[in-house]
Amino acid sequence: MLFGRKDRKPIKIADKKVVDWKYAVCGYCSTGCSIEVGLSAEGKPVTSRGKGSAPVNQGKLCIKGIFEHELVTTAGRGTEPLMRDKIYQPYQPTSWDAALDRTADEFKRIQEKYGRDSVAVVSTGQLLTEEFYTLGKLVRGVIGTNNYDGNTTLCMASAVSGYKRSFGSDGPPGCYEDFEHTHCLLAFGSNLPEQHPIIYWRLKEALEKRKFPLIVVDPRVTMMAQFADIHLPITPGTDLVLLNAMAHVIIKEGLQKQDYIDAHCSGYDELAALIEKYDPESASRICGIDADTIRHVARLYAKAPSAMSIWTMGINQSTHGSDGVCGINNLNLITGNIGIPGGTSLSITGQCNAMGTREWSSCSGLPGYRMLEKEEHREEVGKFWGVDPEFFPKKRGLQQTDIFPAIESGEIKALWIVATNPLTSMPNQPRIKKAMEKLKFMVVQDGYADCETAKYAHVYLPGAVWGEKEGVQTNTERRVNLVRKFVEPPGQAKPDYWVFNELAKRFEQGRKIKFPETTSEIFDEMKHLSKGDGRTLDISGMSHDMIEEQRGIQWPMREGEATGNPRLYSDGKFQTSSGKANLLAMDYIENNEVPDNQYPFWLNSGRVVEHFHTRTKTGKIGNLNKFSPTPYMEMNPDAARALGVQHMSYVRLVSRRGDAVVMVQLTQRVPRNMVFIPMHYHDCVNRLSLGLLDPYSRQPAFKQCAVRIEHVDQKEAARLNVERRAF
Ligand SMILES: Nc1nc2c(c(=O)[nH]1)N[C@H]1C(S)=C(S)[C@@H](COP(=O)(O)OP(=O)(O)OC[C@H]3O[C@@H](n4cnc5c(=O)[nH]c(N)nc54)[C@H](O)[C@@H]3O)O[C@H]1N2
Ligand SMILES: Nc1nc2c(c(=O)[nH]1)N[C@H]1C(S)=C(S)[C@@H](COP(=O)(O)OP(=O)(O)OC[C@H]3O[C@@H](n4cnc5c(=O)[nH]c(N)nc54)[C@H](O)[C@@H]3O)O[C@H]1N2
Ligand code: SF4
Ligand SMILES: [Mo]
Repeated sequence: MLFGRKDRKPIKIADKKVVDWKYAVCGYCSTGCSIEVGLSAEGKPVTSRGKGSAPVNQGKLCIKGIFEHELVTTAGRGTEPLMRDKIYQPYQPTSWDAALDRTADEFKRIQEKYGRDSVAVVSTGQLLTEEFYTLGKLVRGVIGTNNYDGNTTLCMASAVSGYKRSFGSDGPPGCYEDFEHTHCLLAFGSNLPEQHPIIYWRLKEALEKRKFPLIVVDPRVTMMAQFADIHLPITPGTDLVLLNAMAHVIIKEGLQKQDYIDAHCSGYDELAALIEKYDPESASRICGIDADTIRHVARLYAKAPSAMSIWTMGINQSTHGSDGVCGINNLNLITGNIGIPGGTSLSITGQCNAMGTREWSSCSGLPGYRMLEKEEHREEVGKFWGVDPEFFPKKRGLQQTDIFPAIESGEIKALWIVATNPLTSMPNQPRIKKAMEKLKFMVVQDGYADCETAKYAHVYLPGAVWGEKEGVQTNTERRVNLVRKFVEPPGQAKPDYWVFNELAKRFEQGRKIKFPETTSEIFDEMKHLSKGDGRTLDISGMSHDMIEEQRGIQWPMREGEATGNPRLYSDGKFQTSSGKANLLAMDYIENNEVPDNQYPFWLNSGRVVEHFHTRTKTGKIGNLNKFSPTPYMEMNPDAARALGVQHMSYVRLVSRRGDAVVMVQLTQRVPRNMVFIPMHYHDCVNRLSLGLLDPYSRQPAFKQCAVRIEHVDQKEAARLNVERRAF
């Protein structure tokens, strides 16, 4: 039987007259979907489609990937270098030579006067890996400041730190294929359907083939939680308590894999002693999950033939971020769930190339997961680059979240920002703005001239973005994949690696070191540095062409191997000096800002599917921005009724740092004592956030602080909102 109109017309897909398809990997999230961009006869990108044979996405794309080709015509791109003497003066267009000369001269002048570390560099997770490697070479080998970091400190630092503490090295040990094998999946603070839609599709497909329990730990009823079998609405910031309590149940009931622990782990006795006091009843009073549910979930996990955990920002962005990650690793180690199909501890990464920066940018050390603290690593890299190893610092310098306080205290005088927008994305925005105003010199290198941070720079350098340059990115499951260049950058915008190479030439030491001109030559250098006995991060068997042929290859892929390897640590050997994994005994310490009488609501923050971060890109694509053009917050209807707050009205949120006006969306997604704001808007959530730091990773607890709600004049708020809508 036919429903609807009798003369229903078949759906027609407009013929975009594509004459050529170019291969790329998506430039938004770390899922790493393979895309083909369709070019018209004039060479214009006119459409995108998922690559059918790609192992990650098998032809699928999410809403951001589908419209990604539209980025090439978005407003606000930088088309020429800009300069000015003082901030708040109008920028003047200038030549690349003048802008780069000034940048190099200022860095040299400031370093001579105040020391090498008085210039800081903050980069990103969104350049090509070859660009990260080149920036690292420039900063570590030429400019020589130790205050060099990336926005990954806001994002993946806790995962990195936790992997290093547990396994002796960074590197997610599992892969998406593990969904096909697992018998139980535990997801912490990770909303896959919105933030990693194609990883979610992989999970859903696996679940449709073979049912296994999906357990979601998140204080919000996210889309992921709605699809779960069991939802644990945890008290914010207390995941470590839940994890210790699960370990308690497993060990008390003898469900641990003692053979695996004895052969491959150290620290078991200390862990067993610590978790004594984390009985489910005591834990329940802190983490808010009832004792029976803790027992049930612990038993399900431990008894499953294989079980896996995934997590994202709900764990990493916490004052216990690094401990939370180690707690997840503990759980997987004591149940023997590392390096086996379906048994893993898989951090879901954030940005498209957050992995690439971890591997190759030298932010936290030297390229290829090498460490500044190890003499043999300094020697090896120094020799390869032609730099005196004594030039390298012997330990890591400040991270992004410590760089801004060091500007306040006058230790840092100049800042170079590459492809990140900290004025919008850092916690406690009023404090960040003040720090920026204090700088003697700031350079912003961004694809978009209208990013908020550029308002505080002396020099703006226009970077080429996705599709305007060629090179690799690494995704969540360690898959190295390729973006081909399919369009020229606008105006005089240049690929970031070009900028790094040109800047290097302006330093005496930079003229002595070789900086290759093409990304495939840079890739060859990385391959060379990745070779070595027992190295996990080995890409020596790969080439750009081979990567495209296989639609991405997972490291390690050693020279002579036909393809990559899906899992790490399958042999039970870890990257620690003993070769054993560390079980860590970690006590929970209550140290968050929590709601009280004055500020009675938890402020939680995160993302929505249609936007990416500070919206420099998605805010300008109509089919994305139309879904949420306005700063808003999720609020529980019962709480709203008690305060007399209406759906779709404006309110003012106030914290101890500042205030922000947002529109109210009433929803049962959040509990009565919590509001949730997407992080995508400037002058919004990060005017309120506190961002206490994790002691190991220095990552801010973006997702936990306290606010109160006040009424505002609706007309005034609406006017403000229209003015504020930047795009
Ligand atoms: N559409 C879209 N996708 C993206 C991005 C984007 O901007 N837009 N950004 C990418 C990047 S860089 C990242 S890092 C990822 C982030 O991906 P996710 O981490 O999945 O996204 P978020 O919304 O930041 O946070 C996830 C959840 O953490 C929960 N949470 C808050 N506090 C706690 C807690 O104490 N414990 C637990 N267990 N959970 C808690 C929040 O309620 C929220 O639902 O997304 C990537 N993908
Ligand atoms: N309250 C709150 N705040 C948060 C979070 C949260 O959950 N809550 N999440 C945090 C997390 S996980 C992250 S990752 C950060 C993200 O924070 P940011 O890194 O500040 O966000 P983006 O908007 O991605 O900024 C990237 C910038 O790089 C530019 N760009 C993109 N590609 C290129 C390129 O190839 N070359 C150059 N030169 N420029 C390029 C873009 O135009 C953009 O301005 O935000 C953090 N802030
Ligand atoms: S899931 Fe992530 S990588 Fe895939 S298309 Fe969407 S934004 Fe791009
Ligand atoms: Mo992130």
